[in-house]
Amino acid sequence: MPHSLLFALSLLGVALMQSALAEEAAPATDGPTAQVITLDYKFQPPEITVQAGTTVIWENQESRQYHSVWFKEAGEEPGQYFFPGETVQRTFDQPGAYPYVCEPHEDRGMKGVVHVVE
Ligand SMILES: [Cu+2]
Repeated sequence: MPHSLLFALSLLGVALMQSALAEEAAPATDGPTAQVITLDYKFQPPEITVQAGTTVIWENQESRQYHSVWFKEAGEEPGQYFFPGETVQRTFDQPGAYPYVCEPHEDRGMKGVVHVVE
Protein backbone atom coordinates (compact mmCIF):
# COMPACT_ATOMS: atom_id res chain seq x y z
CA MET A 1 0.00 0.00 0.00
CA PRO A 2 1.45 3.42 -0.88
CA HIS A 3 2.47 5.60 2.02
CA SER A 4 0.21 8.42 0.96
CA LEU A 5 -2.81 6.15 1.20
CA LEU A 6 -1.76 4.90 4.60
CA PHE A 7 -1.37 8.49 5.71
CA ALA A 8 -4.83 9.39 4.44
CA LEU A 9 -6.33 6.38 6.22
CA SER A 10 -4.63 7.31 9.47
CA LEU A 11 -5.98 10.86 9.17
CA LEU A 12 -9.44 9.46 8.61
CA GLY A 13 -9.06 7.29 11.68
CA VAL A 14 -8.05 10.29 13.79
CA ALA A 15 -10.96 12.32 12.43
CA LEU A 16 -13.44 9.57 13.24
CA MET A 17 -12.02 9.13 16.70
CA GLN A 18 -12.16 12.87 17.39
CA SER A 19 -15.76 13.14 16.27
CA ALA A 20 -16.71 10.19 18.47
CA LEU A 21 -14.91 11.77 21.43
CA ALA A 22 -16.46 15.16 20.72
CA GLU A 23 -19.91 13.64 21.04
CA GLU A 24 -18.90 11.92 24.22
CA ALA A 25 -17.65 15.27 25.56
CA ALA A 26 -20.97 17.04 25.04
CA PRO A 27 -21.45 19.14 28.16
CA ALA A 28 -25.14 18.51 28.68
CA THR A 29 -25.84 16.22 31.59
CA ASP A 30 -28.84 16.06 33.89
CA GLY A 31 -27.23 13.77 36.43
CA PRO A 32 -24.75 14.44 39.20
CA THR A 33 -21.24 15.55 38.33
CA ALA A 34 -17.87 15.36 40.03
CA GLN A 35 -14.75 17.27 39.15
CA VAL A 36 -11.12 16.29 38.89
CA ILE A 37 -8.52 18.82 37.83
CA THR A 38 -5.17 18.35 36.18
CA LEU A 39 -2.46 20.52 37.69
CA ASP A 40 1.28 20.10 38.15
CA TYR A 41 1.18 16.84 36.17
CA LYS A 42 -1.26 15.27 38.62
CA PHE A 43 -4.92 14.34 38.69
CA GLN A 44 -6.36 16.04 41.75
CA PRO A 45 -7.77 14.26 43.57
CA PRO A 46 -6.17 11.10 42.16
CA GLU A 47 -8.94 8.91 43.56
CA ILE A 48 -12.60 9.76 43.76
CA THR A 49 -15.69 7.79 44.70
CA VAL A 50 -18.96 8.60 42.96
CA GLN A 51 -22.41 7.10 42.70
CA ALA A 52 -23.42 5.25 39.58
CA GLY A 53 -24.77 7.68 37.01
CA THR A 54 -22.30 10.40 37.88
CA THR A 55 -20.48 12.29 35.15
CA VAL A 56 -16.87 12.96 36.03
CA ILE A 57 -15.47 16.10 34.46
CA TRP A 58 -11.73 16.55 34.20
CA GLU A 59 -10.66 20.16 33.85
CA ASN A 60 -7.18 21.13 32.78
CA GLN A 61 -5.96 23.92 35.06
CA GLU A 62 -2.35 23.93 33.88
CA SER A 63 -0.95 27.12 32.42
CA ARG A 64 0.26 25.45 29.25
CA GLN A 65 0.39 21.67 29.50
CA TYR A 66 -2.03 19.30 27.82
CA HIS A 67 -3.05 15.96 29.29
CA SER A 68 -5.29 13.02 28.50
CA VAL A 69 -7.55 10.60 30.36
CA TRP A 70 -6.90 7.10 29.17
CA PHE A 71 -8.64 4.02 30.55
CA LYS A 72 -5.73 1.93 29.48
CA GLU A 73 -6.44 -1.14 31.64
CA ALA A 74 -9.88 -1.38 30.09
CA GLY A 75 -8.20 -1.79 26.71
CA GLU A 76 -9.55 1.47 25.33
CA GLU A 77 -7.93 3.80 22.83
CA PRO A 78 -5.97 6.68 24.38
CA GLY A 79 -8.17 9.68 25.11
CA GLN A 80 -7.78 12.91 23.22
CA TYR A 81 -5.48 15.56 24.62
CA PHE A 82 -7.19 18.39 26.42
CA PHE A 83 -5.55 21.74 26.85
CA PRO A 84 -5.60 24.43 29.58
CA GLY A 85 -9.18 25.55 30.15
CA GLU A 86 -10.63 22.52 28.40
CA THR A 87 -12.49 19.58 29.88
CA VAL A 88 -13.18 15.97 29.09
CA GLN A 89 -15.94 14.01 30.73
CA ARG A 90 -17.34 10.56 31.12
CA THR A 91 -20.47 9.17 32.73
CA PHE A 92 -20.09 6.06 34.89
CA ASP A 93 -23.20 3.91 35.02
CA GLN A 94 -21.77 0.67 36.37
CA PRO A 95 -20.25 0.16 39.83
CA GLY A 96 -16.59 -0.74 39.79
CA ALA A 97 -13.09 0.66 39.83
CA TYR A 98 -11.93 2.53 36.77
CA PRO A 99 -8.20 3.21 36.76
CA TYR A 100 -6.84 5.61 34.17
CA VAL A 101 -3.60 7.27 33.18
CA CYS A 102 -2.50 10.32 31.28
CA GLU A 103 -1.01 8.91 28.11
CA PRO A 104 1.96 11.30 27.69
CA HIS A 105 2.74 11.42 31.41
CA GLU A 106 2.11 7.86 32.52
CA ASP A 107 5.84 7.37 32.97
CA ARG A 108 5.96 10.11 35.58
CA GLY A 109 3.09 8.60 37.55
CA MET A 110 0.19 10.67 36.28
CA LYS A 111 -2.74 8.39 37.01
CA GLY A 112 -6.03 8.19 38.86
CA VAL A 113 -8.97 5.97 39.75
CA VAL A 114 -12.71 6.52 39.68
CA HIS A 115 -14.54 4.28 42.13
CA VAL A 116 -18.20 3.91 41.26
CA VAL A 117 -20.65 2.68 43.89
CA GLU A 118 -24.39 1.94 43.82
CU1 LIG B 1 -0.53 14.47 31.57
